[in-house]
Amino acid sequence: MKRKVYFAGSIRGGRADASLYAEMIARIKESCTVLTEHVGDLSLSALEGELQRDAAIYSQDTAWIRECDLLIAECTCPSLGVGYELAFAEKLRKPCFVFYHREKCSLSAMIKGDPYFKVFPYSGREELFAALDGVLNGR
Ligand code: 6K6
Repeated sequence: MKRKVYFAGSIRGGRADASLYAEMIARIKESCTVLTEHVGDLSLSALEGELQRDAAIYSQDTAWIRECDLLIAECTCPSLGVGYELAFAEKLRKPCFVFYHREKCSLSAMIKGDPYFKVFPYSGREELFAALDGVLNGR
C-alpha cells in the first residue's frame, strides 16, 4: 500500500513558491499518495482560501495529519500554518521532513533547532529533488 504524505506549504503566508510545491507534490505522487494536493494548486489564491470556513479547514487538515505516514514541509516562505502543522505532527510522532532554500530564507530557530525535525537546506532544484528522492526512498 502506498504511504500517505501530508505536504505542507505556505498558503496565507504567501504563494510565491506555489509552483515549486506543485512540482514537489508531483514527484511525491510517483510513489506515494499526497493528502494535500491543493497546497500546490496554482489556481487557488490565499484570498480564495479566506472564503472557506477556517474551522472546517483546521478540522480536515488535522485529521489528515493524524492519517498521514509522514509529513513533508517546504518552509522557504514563512507560514504560521506550516509551523503549526509541524508542531502538531511532532506531537503525534509522525516523521517530519523540512526543506528550505538556504539563500532565500533564514529558517526559524524553532524548526531548525528542534532535533526531532529532519531538516534539508538546499541551494537549487537539483539538490532539492535529490534530497526529496532520498527521503522518499528511505536513504
Ligand atoms: C486552499 C488553497 C488555497 O486556499 C485554500 C483553502 N485554505 C486552506 N485549505 C487547506 N489547507 C490550508 C488552508 N489554509 C491553510 N492550510 C494549511 O495550512 C495547509 O495544509 C498548509 O500547509 C498550511 C498553510 O498555512 P498558512 O498559514 O500559510 O495559510
